[in-house]
Amino acid sequence: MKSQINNRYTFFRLFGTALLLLCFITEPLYSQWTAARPDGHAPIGVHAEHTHHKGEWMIGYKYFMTYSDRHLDGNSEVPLSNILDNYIMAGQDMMMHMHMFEVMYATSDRLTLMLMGDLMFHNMNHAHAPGFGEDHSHNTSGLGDIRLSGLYMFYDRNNQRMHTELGFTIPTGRIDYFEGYDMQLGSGTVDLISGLTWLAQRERTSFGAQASGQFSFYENSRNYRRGERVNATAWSGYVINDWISPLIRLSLNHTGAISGRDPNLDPSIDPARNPNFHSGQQVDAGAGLNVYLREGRFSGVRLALEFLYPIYQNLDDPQMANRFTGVFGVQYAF
Ligand SMILES: [Cu+2]
Repeated sequence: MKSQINNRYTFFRLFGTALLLLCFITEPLYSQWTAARPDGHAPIGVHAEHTHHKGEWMIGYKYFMTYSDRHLDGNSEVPLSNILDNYIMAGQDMMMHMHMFEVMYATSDRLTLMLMGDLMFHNMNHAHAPGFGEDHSHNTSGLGDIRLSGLYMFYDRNNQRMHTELGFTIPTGRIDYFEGYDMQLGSGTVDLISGLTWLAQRERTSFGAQASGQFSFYENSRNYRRGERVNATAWSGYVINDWISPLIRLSLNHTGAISGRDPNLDPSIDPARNPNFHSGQQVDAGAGLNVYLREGRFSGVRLALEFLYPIYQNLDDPQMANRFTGVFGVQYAF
């Protein structure tokens, strides 16, 4: 008798869970995916992840801050003193500030055009091997490469959307600094950029995933070609109310090897000037906050923050490794 009750209880519990799951899965089928909620945009560190309605414009500003303060050989840290046994100098820490400006315009509900440009400020503190001069810092700053692309939305049903991105970069960033490859401001080549994004919404939660890449196909004026940069990322947001959403994200990054080399950069004096030490893989975990102002004077303005922390790094050695990336952004659609 007792086991019968237990069985019945288990049955109802399973049945109830299944019913809840079914509600959860089928509930959103009644409405369409919409950008008009705080998690209608991805975490701010993701680019080209949404499209617009016909005739709509968007202007945006994103600030990225990336800090590096150690070298990795694969995934293990290499003390600076070990590097300075083999090189004259090496980076002690590096701060990269990127101010990115974006303009989006939708020529139709399906096609959104996008233009992105950035101003970069890189600061590198160099440590020198004993007997090879004083420690000092270097800066490189200016315009980076401009990105032009088209986002084509090909699926908009069942509370989901999908779009592709196809575009190219214009090599406006300087690459002739007498500095390591990561201190240059561009790739020096017209690169292909492409991506595929999937978005889904439920009543209070949302999901997204994106695969994207940037590819150089020929050598730049400094006799080298940047390796491919491929990213796969997935995120989820939760709608607390009409205007605020916390979001979490995972981001997998792959950077391919540089081929060729800049004849001005002697790879034996600083590992950052060795073209072989710029490839690797990194996984970042991110936490962000999206705020969407819906009323008043600033209606239509979005403010967002994201913090990314590397949880896995496997870098071709020895290479300076990120400690964290912080992102802040403002966007306005009209
Ligand atoms: Cu936009």
